Amino acid sequence: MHSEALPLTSHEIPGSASRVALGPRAVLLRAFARDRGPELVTAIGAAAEISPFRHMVTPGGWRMSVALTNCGYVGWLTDRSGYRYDTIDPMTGRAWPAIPRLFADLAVEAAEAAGFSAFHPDACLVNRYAPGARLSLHQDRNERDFDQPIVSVSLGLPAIFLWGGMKRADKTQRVPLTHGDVMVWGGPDRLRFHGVHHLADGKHPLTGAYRFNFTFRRAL
Ligand code: MD6
Ligand code: FE
Repeated sequence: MHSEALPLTSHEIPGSASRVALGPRAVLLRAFARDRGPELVTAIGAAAEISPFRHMVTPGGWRMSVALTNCGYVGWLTDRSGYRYDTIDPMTGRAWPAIPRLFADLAVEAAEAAGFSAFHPDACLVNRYAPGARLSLHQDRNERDFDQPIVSVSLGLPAIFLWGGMKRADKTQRVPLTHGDVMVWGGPDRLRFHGVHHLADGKHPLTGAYRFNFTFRRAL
């Protein structure tokens, strides 16, 4: 099957990957990144040597159960003064590590496969979930240009993604995300509420007792 609006790529030859529409401009590309899993996990480890994973505090004073780090020109932060992007990692006092070429290629290819051409991410937020970690319902709205999509890659242990509507109280759909799945969303879906259910116990051959999620954004 071929369509003008959503061109297929070599990663979507029938049988190797499938796409699930989650909204008018939101798509789950199942297993899109699976073949690159080992290199992606290695690259996360290298970035974490420069800017380690840490548990940040929300503006309301809660310690996040998810540990995070960033790569890119800017990184996403939260502390008592709010959410924001900054070029400096507050833990090291230095720039965040650069987005590895492998990451950037994946982000651009996935965005293109989802119908978003010319995606130029300047930020990559890397989340690490241990069993029990969760992410409460939120919108991603600290970026300047909501016309740019978000590309989100899941590695390691599976999770239940909570996919809501435009209002916090809207009903949420439970979307299982497994190793190598990539979600892309933008346009009218860009500000939908979403979160991640408590991670279940498990052991993954590549990541052990963790799930990693990295999201590419155009922040500035
Ligand atoms: C996660 N992801 O999957 C959390 N936000 O671990 C997000 O919060 C997220 O996956 C915006 C776009 C894609 C995402
Ligand atoms: Fe988010």
